[in-house]
Amino acid sequence: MISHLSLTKTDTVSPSISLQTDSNGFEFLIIEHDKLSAALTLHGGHLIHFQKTGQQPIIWLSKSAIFDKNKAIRGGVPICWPWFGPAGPELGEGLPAHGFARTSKWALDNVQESVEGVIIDLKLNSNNETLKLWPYEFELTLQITLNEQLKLELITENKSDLPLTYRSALHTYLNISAPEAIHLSGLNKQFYNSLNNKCLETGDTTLLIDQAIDSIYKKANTEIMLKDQQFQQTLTIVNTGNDSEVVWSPWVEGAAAFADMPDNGYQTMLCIESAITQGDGQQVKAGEKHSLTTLIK
Ligand code: TA6
Repeated sequence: MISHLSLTKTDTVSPSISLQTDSNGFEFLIIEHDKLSAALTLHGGHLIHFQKTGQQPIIWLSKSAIFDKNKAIRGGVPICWPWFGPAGPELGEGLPAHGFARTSKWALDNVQESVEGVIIDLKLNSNNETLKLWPYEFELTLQITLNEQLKLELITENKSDLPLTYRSALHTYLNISAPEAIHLSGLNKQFYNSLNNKCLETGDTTLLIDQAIDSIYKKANTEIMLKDQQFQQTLTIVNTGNDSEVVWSPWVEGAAAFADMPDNGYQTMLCIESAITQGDGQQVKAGEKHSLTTLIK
């Protein structure tokens, strides 16, 4: 399923889901269903593969991804939470980029299977380690729905006595045939250009990818469409609970600088992220929940 991984089955979770490990004991949930194949890791609550039977993979995983309990995985859908990018100065120095959810160990909470596909619930709860990094009690639920569509729902429940604010991204790495074959439409016209001091710029609602891009678009007013001429497919992306969509390609120099991405890796991926990045972030009152989703169909 993932050519560069050599896994051994250690347990059966349900008819189409098994627990498997690599030679270092790194745990994977492998889904082999008539309608689709998929894989995720409990480390990071990280979907690393999704492919409908007979079709191209929708999710991209770096061929040189590193599976290490202290690192984030390159590719898949990293869960950036409870901050996006560097931590705010109010939280202190030396905190990990994009938060700690993507490097935390999640627990498998529930699985449901049907002829259409599977739904997997993962949980991450605050603990002594997370409280050192971020002073709130929380329960985070990631519901991954894999069927004709791919849906990720990240539910943040505030279990502390005070309101919290969080920022986040479902940092989806999409598999593409080649940059010149794709056409992205439906984006907002206004975006903060991270490659130009986060200046607010105005562009077209359609985009061709022919250079590095790292832009935080204000939330789209319509569905986002990623047309891939070579794959002869169009993905439609619908996000909720977000205030922005991040579009990222590291291009030649960016890929070359990553130890966990082949030099040509940028040619087969594009990140389109359902994100909370604006202002102080999303507030969640004590005892309440907020849900961030992305749906790819
Ligand atoms: O979402 C875009 C971004 O924030 C970029 O600025 C880029 O560096 C990328 O994420 C990857 O971050 P990472 O920490 O996973 O290397």
